[in-house]
Amino acid sequence: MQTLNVGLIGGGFMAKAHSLAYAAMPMFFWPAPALLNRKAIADVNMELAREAAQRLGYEKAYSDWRELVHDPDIHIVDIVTPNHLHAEMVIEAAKAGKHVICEKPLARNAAEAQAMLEAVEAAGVRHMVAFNYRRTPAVALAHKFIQEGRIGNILNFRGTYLQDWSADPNSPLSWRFNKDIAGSGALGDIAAHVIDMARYLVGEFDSVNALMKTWIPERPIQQGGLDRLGTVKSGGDAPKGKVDVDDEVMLMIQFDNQAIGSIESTRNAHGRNNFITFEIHGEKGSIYFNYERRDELQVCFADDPTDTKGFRTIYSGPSHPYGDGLWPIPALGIGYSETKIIECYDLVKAIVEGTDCSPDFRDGLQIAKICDAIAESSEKQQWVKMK
Ligand code: NAI
Ligand code: SOE
Repeated sequence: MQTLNVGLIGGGFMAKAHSLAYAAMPMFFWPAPALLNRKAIADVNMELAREAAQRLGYEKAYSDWRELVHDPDIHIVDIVTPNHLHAEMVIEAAKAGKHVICEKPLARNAAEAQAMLEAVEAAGVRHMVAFNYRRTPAVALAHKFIQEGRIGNILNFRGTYLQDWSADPNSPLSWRFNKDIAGSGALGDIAAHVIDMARYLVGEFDSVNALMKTWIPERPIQQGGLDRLGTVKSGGDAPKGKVDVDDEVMLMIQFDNQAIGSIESTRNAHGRNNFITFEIHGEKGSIYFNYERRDELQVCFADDPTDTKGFRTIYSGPSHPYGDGLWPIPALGIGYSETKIIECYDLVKAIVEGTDCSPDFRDGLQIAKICDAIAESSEKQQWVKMK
């Protein structure tokens, strides 16, 4: 069995999630498409890089990500840094001939994403953008039902991504609130995940009409580069800095296939944590999913007998997508880690088999174009058609 060496850039939240997936993937999916060796990790903070190498199981630690990218031992470069660094890292990795997985949003805007796509295509390497929620088995099951025509032509997609970690004005000004670094706020950070699922489940966007709001215009400046996601609050007297991204986005969609839809996303919804939901109405049935109950897919089929018709719950398990590799009894519990393990499996399979990844940078670019159109629509207060 082949072994591929991974070089991971960034030592924060996603470093932990991706490293766990590299270690665990063959434990779930066996025979694995290839074994993975956690070869090197880079973080601009050398102390953090060394600590992360030890904790997450990497052989080498670098403070300069370029050294990692040009390390001849590395086959796959995994980019889990703040968004403004994705483009230059991807382009350099592609030029060095490495396969690339990059966290979402692929880029801060479509122009950057376009340059990234051109670089990986010119280099002929595999490329994946890490929209992992579509890999939740219940979401993949929804996709299967839709492909099989079980709910007929789709009429409506109603999605949400609601969180509350930044609802408190004392949640510090991390990189996620800085446009130069993040590109946008709730839009690129969380709405993008639902846009990915809407494209995956329903199809391409024709046009958008959006409203974006910034509820908390300044926040206490955070010490240190890691985003603590509101878990460490600043005192009320800490110096403040300006927020120049959206806290909330509300969006109407017209799809190419005539379906309509909406997405609402905010990081200021007290009581909501990782509230990713979608309800899809088709001519022959409906599907509902809530990530906070991610083992479950609710379905209602129009031809169910009228006296028992209504939403019923299917627990994802061995007879569903990815079921061979996951737990042997439905409802034993799918977690966030499993979505990353499945993502890793699909990435490695594509590399070994020489097939396209999904979602890849073409998808990342399309989502970046949609995000740009959403921002334009909010600014102009009008519908914007996708070009
Ligand atoms: P984080 O703030 O926890 O960690 C970022 C790390 O990057 C820090 O350790 C920082 O020191 C390091 N870094 C900064 N500049 C660097 C440089 N020049 N060279 C090397 N390392 C550098 O950030 P987090 O939450 O891990 O986010 C990283 C990316 O992952 C973002 O693009 C974010 O949108 C995405 N993300 C995706 C999630 C998902 O569910 N798919 C969940 C969380 C984040
Ligand atoms: C913060 O909103 C965050 O970490 C996002 O960056 C991720 O993409 C999301 O999945 C979890 O929340």
